[in-house]
Amino acid sequence: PGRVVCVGETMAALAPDPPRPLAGADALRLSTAGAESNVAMYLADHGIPAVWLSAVGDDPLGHRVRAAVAAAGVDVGHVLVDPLRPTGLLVKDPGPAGTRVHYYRAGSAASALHPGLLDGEPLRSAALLHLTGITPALSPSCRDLVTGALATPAGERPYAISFDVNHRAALWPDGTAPGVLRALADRADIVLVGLDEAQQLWGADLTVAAVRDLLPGPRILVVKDGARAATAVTADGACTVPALRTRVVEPVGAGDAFAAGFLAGLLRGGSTVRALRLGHLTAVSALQVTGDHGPLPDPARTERLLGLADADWE
Ligand code: KDG
Repeated sequence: PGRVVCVGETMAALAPDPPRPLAGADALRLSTAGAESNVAMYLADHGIPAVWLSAVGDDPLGHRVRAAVAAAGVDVGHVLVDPLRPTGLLVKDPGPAGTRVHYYRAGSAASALHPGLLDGEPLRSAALLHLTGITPALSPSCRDLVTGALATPAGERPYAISFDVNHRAALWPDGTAPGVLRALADRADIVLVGLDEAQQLWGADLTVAAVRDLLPGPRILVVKDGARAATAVTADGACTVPALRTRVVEPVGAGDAFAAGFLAGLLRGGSTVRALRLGHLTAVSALQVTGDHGPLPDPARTERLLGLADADWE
């Protein structure tokens, strides 16, 4: 399969260990958080050549983040090291009502990314460019990068573009997310969005069919209904595959894992059902660990599950 270039910011992440509200925590665990590099890491796990394009600060956290993504088998050779701006930071605050995330990323190295990033060598031979709705919220130049990539009509681009809506409310204080994310998503070839996310953005009562009405542009639209199922809508109609029942240790990263599994399935030339199944299987790997990136099941088990009859999958 051709290579995938994933573009976006990856931060150092701090979380109370053991999990407890930040205000009373003594010890923090340091890890790595970035939606697009998560996708790149899971793609690499699936044997798909993946490049992560981004920028980090010339600081210990930046070097650590880049090393962590590289250790997962992703090509980080084109990641910029910015001598002037710091690596972004994400701090998790677990509480009774779930975990809140605090960002320290304004003015970060990655917030200075701009459209020129896409002119380099990595995209010349790429099959797919993966973007998310996080990047356009980071700065005007980051928004230009995403808008520019999607400006060329789908049929005229040398590579396909996948876009995970990834609405992060904290990054959109001015309330412009619904319009901006819809316009961007509608220009991509492949779009992934959560049903709950679509409902938050575009209307509380939306069904999968109504999301498709709002986003008629993408060749493939995947609407994920949490722990229940995911539906891919294409010109051939809609195809729904139930999620796998699993123990959930921490859900963060599962959306990225799903995206990577689904894209890996498509890049391998598999059917939509197989791609959705591989999405669900990969999501389980993220659900069962506290970090964003957990180990995939062994290939034999994956193949066995992918080959099950529909009735047995459920
Ligand atoms: O996608 C899961 C997290 O790693 C991600 O939310 C962190 O990139 C991140 C962001 O901007 O929130």
